[in-house]
Amino acid sequence: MKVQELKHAGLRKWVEEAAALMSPDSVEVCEGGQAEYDRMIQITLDQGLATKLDEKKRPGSVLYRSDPSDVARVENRTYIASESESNAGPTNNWIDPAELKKTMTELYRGSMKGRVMYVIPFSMGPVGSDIAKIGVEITDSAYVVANMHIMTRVGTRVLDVLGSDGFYVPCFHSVGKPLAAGEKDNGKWPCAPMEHKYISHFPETREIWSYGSGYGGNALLGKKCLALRIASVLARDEGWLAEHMLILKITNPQGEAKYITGAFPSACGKTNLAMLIPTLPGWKVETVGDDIAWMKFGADGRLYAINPEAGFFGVAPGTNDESNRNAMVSASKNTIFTNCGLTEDGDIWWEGIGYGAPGSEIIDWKGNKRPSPQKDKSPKGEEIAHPNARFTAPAKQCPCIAAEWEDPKGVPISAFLFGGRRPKTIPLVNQSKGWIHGVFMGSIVGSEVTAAVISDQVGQVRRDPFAMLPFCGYHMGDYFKHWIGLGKKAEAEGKADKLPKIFFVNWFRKNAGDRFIWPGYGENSRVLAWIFDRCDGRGKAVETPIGFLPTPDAIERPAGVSEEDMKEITGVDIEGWKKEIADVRKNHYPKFGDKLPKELYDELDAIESRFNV
Ligand code: OXD
Ligand code: MN
Repeated sequence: MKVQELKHAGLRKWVEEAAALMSPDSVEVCEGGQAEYDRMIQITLDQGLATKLDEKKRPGSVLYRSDPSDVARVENRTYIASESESNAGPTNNWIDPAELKKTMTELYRGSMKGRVMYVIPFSMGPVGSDIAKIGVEITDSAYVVANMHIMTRVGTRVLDVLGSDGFYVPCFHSVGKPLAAGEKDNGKWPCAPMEHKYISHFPETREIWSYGSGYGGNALLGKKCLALRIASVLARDEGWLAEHMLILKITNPQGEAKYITGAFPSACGKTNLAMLIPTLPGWKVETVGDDIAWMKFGADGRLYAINPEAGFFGVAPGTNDESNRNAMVSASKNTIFTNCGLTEDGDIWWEGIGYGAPGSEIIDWKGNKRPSPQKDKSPKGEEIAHPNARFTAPAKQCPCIAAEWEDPKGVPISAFLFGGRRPKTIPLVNQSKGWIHGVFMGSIVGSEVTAAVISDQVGQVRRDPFAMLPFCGYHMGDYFKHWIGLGKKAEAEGKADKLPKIFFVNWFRKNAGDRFIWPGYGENSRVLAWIFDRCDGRGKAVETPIGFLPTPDAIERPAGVSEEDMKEITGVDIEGWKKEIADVRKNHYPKFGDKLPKELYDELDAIESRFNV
């Protein structure tokens, strides 16, 4: 479709101005549909950027290798350019928006020379849902267009909903590698050097400007940039929640269903939990979403959630038939793989896939030939697949996708889970005493740093409130206030009992021998079953200074977990909690200055005083 055919005058003008600035060879408005997707893949095949996988082993699937400098979200090049620095808060990088726009305008000038400018109208959420939002991404990457086709709803049906004057979030993206006359990518992943990469958000004007990276959340702007950073600001202003949460449906043996959302920092097994295969007989788990939840209050006072995405952008290494069979099936066809190994028989391979690589040689994510690993492990730093290698798979291919996953009104949420990788102190599961205590729990989420981001802190624990640390588009202290405010409003309206119950879970407790105590994966269904029952006022629990913990016999023990183990992971580690509280008081909460809501300090005081009596 041509730019002139766009009915929305504001959108047309914005695209024309972008084209004048970025000087692409041509401009194309994406219409959506399989033929367009296939054409984008073909373009990247012709550019030498993609490898078609064996049609029998991975039908309709391709593999890309990115530049080694462009393999993950770049948090230190990600900016919240709010008008005032204090509105970005201490957890975000800030640059004055006028200054940043000036710098980036110069980078964008001529940045698409030799390339096509694609205009992607996309909907986050089912097209036309009251909870959905529309974005339009301008990009010079056919790889991005193809990924956006899977991850969002793209095309003319979105323009139809947008009409001639609807609201959309404008998103600029350029890989920052113009081509000289006659120059071609020739198999070299286009991107700009690190110091020229910018992933910028302008919260007041609801704009996203991304430059220099072609990878994942830096480039697929519907995901982290729109659905979390900008949407969190919209949600604050409009009274709803945009959260880094999975959404799952759980059904008990009696056939009763509930919906639960869960916030976990990156690479803590969110996708695995969302697609869990219960080991508990008679229970069923289905997926609504694996990464992001948008939630609005219904007239009945309940919170209704939609998954704004249409696909999974999952971490490949560690995914196997045991850890996540449903993800493996989701990615068995029509999938885009990035930075995985390529086997001799034209299939993908990664560390933790569950089997050694076939044949004698394999091509690693950097494009080098290597001997095929016999086991599914490689020494650190010598991986065949990059630790943040990804699969982009359509959600509808997931065998356990819930029938209502695209219901425009969303699904009513009964419980929120918070969790992270915490080898010590934090119990297996802990129910909050009330809403504000639950907000306190969310505010102190922490996890070990993993490979999902480029950081020099890998292995250390970092606090990641609500798993939103890299994704909150405004001051985190105000974000806590927003959460507290929603609880107070529900209370004032007499609807507090309609709010989801809040739980803190931890699958990652280790014993003195550094061994995980809880087996995790499908066995987490035992914990979900307890949570399900607690939502109905059942499930055996004891009230403790930190919340309601299951009695050691409330959750049936899985194989390999002794009675002692169970006591340990459902008990209160008093010394550990004293340290936790001291750390929150000394190192965590002061970061937010006077924006840290008093209610959270009160909660901290209350827990501490319960330990001191
Ligand atoms: C993701 C992340 O890619 O959270 O989902 O890093
Ligand atoms: Mn995520």
